Amino acid sequence: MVIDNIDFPFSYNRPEHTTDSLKKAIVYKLIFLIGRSPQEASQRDWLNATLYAVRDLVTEGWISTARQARADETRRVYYLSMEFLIGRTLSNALIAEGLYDLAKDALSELKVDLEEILEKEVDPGLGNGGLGRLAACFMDSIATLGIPAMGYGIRYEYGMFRQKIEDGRQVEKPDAWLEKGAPWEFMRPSKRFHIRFGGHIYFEGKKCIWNHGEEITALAYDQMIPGYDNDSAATLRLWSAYAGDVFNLQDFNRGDYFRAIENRSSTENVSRVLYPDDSTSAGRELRLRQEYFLVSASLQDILKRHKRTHGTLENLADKVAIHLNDTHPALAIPELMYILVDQEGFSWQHAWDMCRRIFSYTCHTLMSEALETWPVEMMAKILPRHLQIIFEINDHFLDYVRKHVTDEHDFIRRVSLIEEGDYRKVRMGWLSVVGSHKINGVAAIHSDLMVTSTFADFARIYPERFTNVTNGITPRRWIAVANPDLSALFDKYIGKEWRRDLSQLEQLKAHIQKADFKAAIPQIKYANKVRLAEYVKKTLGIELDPNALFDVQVKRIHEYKRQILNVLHIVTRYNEMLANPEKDWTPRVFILAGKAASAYYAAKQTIHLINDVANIINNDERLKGRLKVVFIPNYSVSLAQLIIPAADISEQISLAGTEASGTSNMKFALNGALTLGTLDGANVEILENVGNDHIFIFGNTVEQVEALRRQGYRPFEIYQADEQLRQVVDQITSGYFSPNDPNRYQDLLNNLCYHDYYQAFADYRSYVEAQKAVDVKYQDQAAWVESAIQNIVNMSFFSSDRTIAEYAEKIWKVEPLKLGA
Ligand code: 26Q
Repeated sequence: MVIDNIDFPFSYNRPEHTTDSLKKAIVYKLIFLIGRSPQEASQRDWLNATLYAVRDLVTEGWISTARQARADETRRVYYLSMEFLIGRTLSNALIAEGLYDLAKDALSELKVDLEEILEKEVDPGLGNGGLGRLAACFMDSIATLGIPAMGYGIRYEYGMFRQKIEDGRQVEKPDAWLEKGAPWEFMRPSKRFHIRFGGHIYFEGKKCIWNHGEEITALAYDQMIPGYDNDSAATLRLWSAYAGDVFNLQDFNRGDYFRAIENRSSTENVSRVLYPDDSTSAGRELRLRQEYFLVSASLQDILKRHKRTHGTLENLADKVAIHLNDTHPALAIPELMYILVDQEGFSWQHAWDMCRRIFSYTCHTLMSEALETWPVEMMAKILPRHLQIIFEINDHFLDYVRKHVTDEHDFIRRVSLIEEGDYRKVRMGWLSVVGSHKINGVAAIHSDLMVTSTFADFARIYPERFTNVTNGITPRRWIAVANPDLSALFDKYIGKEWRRDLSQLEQLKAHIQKADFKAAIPQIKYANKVRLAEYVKKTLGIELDPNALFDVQVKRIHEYKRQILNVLHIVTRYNEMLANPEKDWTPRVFILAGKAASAYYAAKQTIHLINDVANIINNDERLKGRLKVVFIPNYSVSLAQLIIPAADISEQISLAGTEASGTSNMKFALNGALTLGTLDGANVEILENVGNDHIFIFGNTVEQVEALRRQGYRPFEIYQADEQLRQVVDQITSGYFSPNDPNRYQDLLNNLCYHDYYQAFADYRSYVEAQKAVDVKYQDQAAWVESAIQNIVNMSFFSSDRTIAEYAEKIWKVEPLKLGA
């Protein structure tokens, strides 16, 4: 083996492990890296030893992938994201390396149970939800397809909080995930960059000088993302803030050594904690610093690498594509201008042309209130030069619009990068559009709505920039890791290739009418339900019947996702069951999970209500266990892997026009759950793929929602006209589920009755009827199984490999590396 011209005297090649050699490798790591003997080792020690042993195997392919990209001087993609929710790594890596069974055997000879230690691995919560998990699925596909791309993010010391439920209420606990060690990361002491903030700017002639006030250091930590069975791995580089040897310059210059040391910890705050996705964190100064921290460190790193390879920045736009995962890293646009113009001496026009060729941007929302803005004053304080650059970009842009589109005053006001008013704000969404050559939505309906609503004005200016790339999910984690029995069934009929090419599911269609295939599907589902029921019994003490229909809604708690509509139906069903106790009710288990941003009152009330309702229903003897409600605390990637494969019904019930895509909807369907959903986000494309007979669609369409809004939505009238709804609402408001605090839900229900932007009552009747159709179908098990199968075999479109291939071709213009060449 030769690496970097060094010929290794020993075999550097990846060993072809046998049970025995893997066992030795694990014990070696245990003793020499962890410092424990097998006799004393804890479960965690064994976990870490195994992680290190497997990491070694991934490392070689990782190094050679990086070498190859360098040698080919290939065009590269950099995916900038404030969030990467990668989940646990070991089981995924074992599957990628084809070592799962071998590791199981090796450990069992050491009297260690692989599944038990897998459960001990921390699940880093470096993301809020969909957007962060999408970035992780993308890294997995990038690694598997061998796309020359790298991810950049922040190594938050505290990820998403741990959620506890106390007396039915959400309580947040810090998630100090690093405390248990992070054996999967490589610290890169030499990869460090200075990040500057504050100070002031002045001009020397035409040249702008930024005299910064503070400086901190960004330190790189690399994670390998193994590709599936391709001896290759991608890099996710996460930045950590470090006060370094330069700290607050003012203190230091004054010779105030102790003050300077004292301030170190506040400097290091930059990478301390992940911000929650809620309106209260909008406009927080530390968040702005975090965004710049990510952007500045990543761009310095990217440009340094480019210069090392190419010796010039002239060809930057030919060789580099930078993707913005939402507007959070949008400061990359003025940052690149700053570097090219102020530091590298490019002309404004030349630099701007390069910028626009380099950047592309994905929008993950529709609600214009959710688009990021920053107060001009704050930006002036933290990033004075960048603000100035944004003003200049705006001047050029508005000139262009006046000249080539319209000089209509209101149009100019609407598209300006600066929102005028008492508090002027920088519009990051607009900045991202103006600075990118492609802007994409994340599902067909979302991309359509983007150009008719959120970005309508920009679609008029730059129609060719807008496009769609429907989201996807990685079949490695969401089938191979999460549903081993279903994986084994696929393997039996179509071999193993589906893991890297999900379109192979098509071939399953030749087998789905076979009796043994048909019999296996409900057996697998049942086993997954037993597994989940055991977890619920162990952690919550609640008994679930695996023969019941498992009806699941797991996602962040948000008004637009309408968990409350789910609750209204649960109570309706409860009332109906009590009114007709002898009827042949299909037993149901309602499972909900999800975190509420800590300052989001309505979301927290919703969690409390779910738990109050669960408490009354689960203890009502008259139901004879035929109805259960569970709220599973601390939803996370690892819980998703347990819960999703056990679902019969996937609740995707957002108000039409609010959920950009959704990605759990895809995971559920691929695992054989039937969607009960509105015509929103990717549900629409799931419907197209599985067909009308295998999905339950209900509720108003986007057009109906808008019409209702225009004509004046009056929920109270719906309440008055619908007897069942009235009963449910009256029960909740009168304290039936909260007898010790009868007024607890008055605010929540008042909103539903009188204002409700998300029109829950408008879809209530249609939802309840759809739920009845679910019961009817479940009674006919053969029909149900047929539908479950149709869902599974028609999901190949939703592989993130397809998504990434589309990005690579349409947006990034990169080709896969020729691995092993
Ligand atoms: C912004 C400013 C300050 C603090 C936090 C934030 C912030 C953080 C996270 C804003 C938004 C997010 C996350 C958004 C998100 O997860 N969006 C989801 O993205 C998925 C992937 O495309 C879609 O499937 C979902 O529909 C969309 O809601």
